[in-house]
Amino acid sequence: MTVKAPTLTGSPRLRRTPFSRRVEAAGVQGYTVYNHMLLPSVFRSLEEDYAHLKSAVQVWDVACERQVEIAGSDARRLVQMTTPRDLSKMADDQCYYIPMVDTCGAMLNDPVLNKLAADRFWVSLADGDMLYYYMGIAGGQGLDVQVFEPDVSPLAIQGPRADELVRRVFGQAIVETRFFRYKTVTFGGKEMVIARSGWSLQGGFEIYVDGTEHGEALWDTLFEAGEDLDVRAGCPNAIERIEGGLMSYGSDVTRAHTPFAAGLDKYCDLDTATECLGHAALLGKRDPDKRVRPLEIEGRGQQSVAQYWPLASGASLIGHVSSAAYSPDFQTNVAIGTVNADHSEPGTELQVHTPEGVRAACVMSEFWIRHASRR
Ligand code: THG
Repeated sequence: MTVKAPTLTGSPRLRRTPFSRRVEAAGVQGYTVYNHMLLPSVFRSLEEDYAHLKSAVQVWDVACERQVEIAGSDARRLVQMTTPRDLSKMADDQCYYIPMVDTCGAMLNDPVLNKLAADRFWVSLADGDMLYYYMGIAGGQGLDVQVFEPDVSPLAIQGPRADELVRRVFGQAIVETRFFRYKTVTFGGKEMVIARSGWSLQGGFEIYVDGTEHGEALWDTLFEAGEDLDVRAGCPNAIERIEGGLMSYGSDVTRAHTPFAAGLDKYCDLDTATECLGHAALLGKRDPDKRVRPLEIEGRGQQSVAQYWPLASGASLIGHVSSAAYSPDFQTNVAIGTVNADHSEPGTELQVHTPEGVRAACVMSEFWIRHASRR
């Protein structure tokens, strides 16, 4: 018996993006849901998308990276209340990767923060309804801020040829943008933020497309300019992002993690970021009882992790695998998991219970690729 794959039923509640029609025309084969919005997950195949991302250039509809805009005289203070990363030295053209925590120091999200002005920020969210969290704090504390979701949709340009494509469309000055800094470009008469950032290790840019009406024109401009570069529609690639150790909030990191358990120690400035509401709690949690680690899994797996795969050491359950994929380049299964601290040393041998059976797993010392072409 052949079973037809289930489809995702559309509704206004499951939001489309300014680029959805182009994504469909490009032959999207799979979606996931992220911030109540469609996020493509595969075009040709995971492996083909992966090889192309690492060798050419792709345009990604990541409109689901929704922005929360926080503007007003207390804007910086409100953002600082939610993160242990010290924002006081952030430059006006800078982007920060920030752990977001609650009053217990538990991870709520791991967004990219864009500073638009001293009193105006965009929080570019991972999956989770942080708009309401900011509104709640702002209202409860009587802060002088406006908190809302602007009509802004990120479009990522990723891959080794991203610089060439951006040079052709926006010019050399934009290509000179440093990593996690932004400039502005004008498209369709609108000023748009363009940052050197993105959820891959291959380098590239993210354009924060202002409004819906210019989305398709911008998409078409990029594809016309990049035809001989073999530009294709793409999306965050599960294999590549596991190789690079880019964690996915809701899967690899949840409220069960502190930033320290998530390995985000370098974004925790506990000496200075005392306004963070989780500050006191985090002071006592610097030595976590579990850790997110890269793992290698034996054999040749095919499935993605739809539910956590239990990790065992003999008879003891000591953690779980949250993401896994077969890496053609490293010829092994690359994975991300959470393990108890006493099983987190590199070289620790474990057993993982996958839907296809028990496999040997090993804690690695580092992820497979780091900052390949970032600057
Ligand atoms: N770009 C934008 N918004 C986003 C993402 C993005 N929102 C959702 C999600 N991705 C948030 N999560 C991450 C996770 C990792 C990174 C960015 C966003 C990232 N990390 C760098 C790394 O680990 O190499 C480090 C960055 C730094 O050192 O400052 O890029 O991708 N707009």
